[in-house]
Amino acid sequence: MFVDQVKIYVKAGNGGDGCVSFRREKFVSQGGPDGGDGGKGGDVVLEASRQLSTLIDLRYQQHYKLKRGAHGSGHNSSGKESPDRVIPVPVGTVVRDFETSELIGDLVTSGERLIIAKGGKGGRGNSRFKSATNQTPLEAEQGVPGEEFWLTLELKLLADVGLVGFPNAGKSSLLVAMTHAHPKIGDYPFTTLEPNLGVASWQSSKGQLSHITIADVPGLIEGAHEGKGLGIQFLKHIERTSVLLHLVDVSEMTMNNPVHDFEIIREEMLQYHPKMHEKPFFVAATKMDIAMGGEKVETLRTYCDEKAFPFFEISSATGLGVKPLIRALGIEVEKHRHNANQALEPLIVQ
Ligand SMILES: Nc1nc2c(ncn2[C@@H]2O[C@H](COP(=O)(O)OP(=O)(O)OP(=O)(O)O)[C@@H](O)[C@H]2O)c(=O)[nH]1
Ligand SMILES: [Mg+2]
Repeated sequence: MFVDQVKIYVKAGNGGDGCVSFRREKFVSQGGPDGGDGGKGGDVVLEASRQLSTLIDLRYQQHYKLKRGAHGSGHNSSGKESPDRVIPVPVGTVVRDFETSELIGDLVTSGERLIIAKGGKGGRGNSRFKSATNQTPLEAEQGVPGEEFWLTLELKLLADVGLVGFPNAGKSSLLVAMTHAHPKIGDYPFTTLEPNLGVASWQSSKGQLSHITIADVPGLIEGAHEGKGLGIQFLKHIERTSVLLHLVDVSEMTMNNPVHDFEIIREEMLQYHPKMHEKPFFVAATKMDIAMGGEKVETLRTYCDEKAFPFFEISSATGLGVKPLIRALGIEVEKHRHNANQALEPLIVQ
């Protein structure tokens, strides 16, 4: 199961208490103070891992409460620190405070770590309080409590290109034609229920092989922002992309108006987040092998030409136009990569 949002409770370890103790030796009646410090409490740490693609493990384990550091003891013995707890999460996990929604961190590279709750310091033992005027201190500190929070973890996949369009537009088929991914393909709407990622390669003009990551997401329909179809929440998985690719079915198998289809998808993107309209995008007419007379493709091409939208004609079935499209996407991605990866600030719903 693909899980892209979870709420977890974390409590770092408390610090151990400092100790009050005095040295006792055979011929020394009044030994000095020798109470040791308490040990530090463990931190709760998130670590981004490429091995994970969902937050499902955290749905099964929601609470992470760490042990306190050991208390200090006599003979100036410090208490042992309690171990940190490292929780692996998928790359692309965004962490927010559950109560305030404040951004705490965003794990975008494999191996990156984020301390989300700091363990408390151990308290000082009484030997630390000895002074010229106080040779027998009776005080020691208590350990500091570890931090505790309720957090929201949200996975927002990282990809260069996002495929968008109506159900059945041919998004997953194009992902297969461009990459080695194996998404489910079907001649019924909403075949794709979870995002799929694939990597496409292209040769730059200097002969170098470059790669772009492509995300295929479920189809959108009119009113998706009001919850129709599968809704628009999965668009979070393409909000960090640098370029969008709109797929529009121009085959003669359906009665759709391609321009109308395209405009509906644009509107749904706007409803998801206005910043989605700031992303560069291409339009691709799909299923050209069964576009017959080409009336629909003609309508779409004329519209895109008028608006100066970059326009492509492709067939995932025959491979027509796929390679030039990858290349054009690759060049566009390279131009815009610098502003990718950013997760969008959530919109405040009035
Ligand atoms: N002839 C032809 N059929 C295609 C082409 N691309 C996709 N199809 C067919 O169109 C149907 C839908 O394709 P998908 O790739 O599953 O479409 P999708 O956009 O991923 O659909 P959802 O996951 O439901 O949103 C399938 O029956 C595909 O075989 C194409 O280039 N030519
Ligand atoms: Mg699909």
